[in-house]
Amino acid sequence: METVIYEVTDKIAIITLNRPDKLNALNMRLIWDLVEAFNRAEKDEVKTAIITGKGKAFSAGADVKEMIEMPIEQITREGHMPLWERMRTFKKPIIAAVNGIAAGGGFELAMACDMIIASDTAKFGQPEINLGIIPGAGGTQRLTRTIGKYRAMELVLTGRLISAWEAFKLGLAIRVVPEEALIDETLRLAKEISTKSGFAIELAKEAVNKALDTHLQQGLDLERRNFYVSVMSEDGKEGMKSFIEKRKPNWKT
Ligand code: CO8
Repeated sequence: METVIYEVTDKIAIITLNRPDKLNALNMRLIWDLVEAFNRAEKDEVKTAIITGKGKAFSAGADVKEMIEMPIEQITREGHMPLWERMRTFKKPIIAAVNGIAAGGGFELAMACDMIIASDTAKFGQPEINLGIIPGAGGTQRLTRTIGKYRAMELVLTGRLISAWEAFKLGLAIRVVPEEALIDETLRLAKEISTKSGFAIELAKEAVNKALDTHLQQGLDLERRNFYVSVMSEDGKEGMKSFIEKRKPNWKT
């Protein structure tokens, strides 16, 4: 992988976008390297994955220089879909550790994750409108569902960048931490999650994500189904038994 650094520690994959000179702009090489990194993380049976950016940016979005050269047929046929599909089907939680600007496709990449932790130097926005184009990977959909129509409309129509603290107040970032503490804080959260049953993590992630994806009754149905599965699973039985026996659980997954 030329443009991604992939590391595993304590069952946590750390995936670092590595085009710092180009502010980690998402070219096709980087898209495919990210797909490969998630494939490896799945094979390595990690319990959590973290995405962050090398250098001063998380990602400044799609590589405009590459995109302008690509015929529309190639964009629509190859495009960035493999990455969004790969992330969608990745069963374990993904945490975005946003270390600097997350703009356009970079913001969409962070929003495709399950949680965002921002450094106090982070900035978020959908500046596509300034290029005469519009967001193409969730910037009108995930953003609107998270912060509401009127606020999303303003950001998408003006391209205004918001600070880490504004992102926190809007419910996009779950925490804002000093830049130098970003990776440690994110690892702390990832490690806490990784102490839980891997199978229960998967069932819970699927159920929470379903809430944004469906009508309430269908979401409740899926939640109930996953709850029954968790109760019947080996880890579910072990977790409840260990509570009764006043000891630490010994997870199988
Ligand atoms: N594409 C290509 N190169 C970029 C990009 C980009 N998006 N952003 C920065 N770079 C390059 C610059 O060209 C420059 O390279 P070079 O040194 O060779 O000239 C280098 O990175 C450093 O950039 P700057 O000198 O501009 O750095 P500044 O700190 O002065 O400015 C900014 C930082 C404000 C972030 C500025 O770089 C900027 O405005 N970048 C463009 C941001 C943008 O408009 N992003 C949206 C792109 S469109 C998009 O994302 C559509 C998404 C569609 C879905 C699919 C996603 C994968």
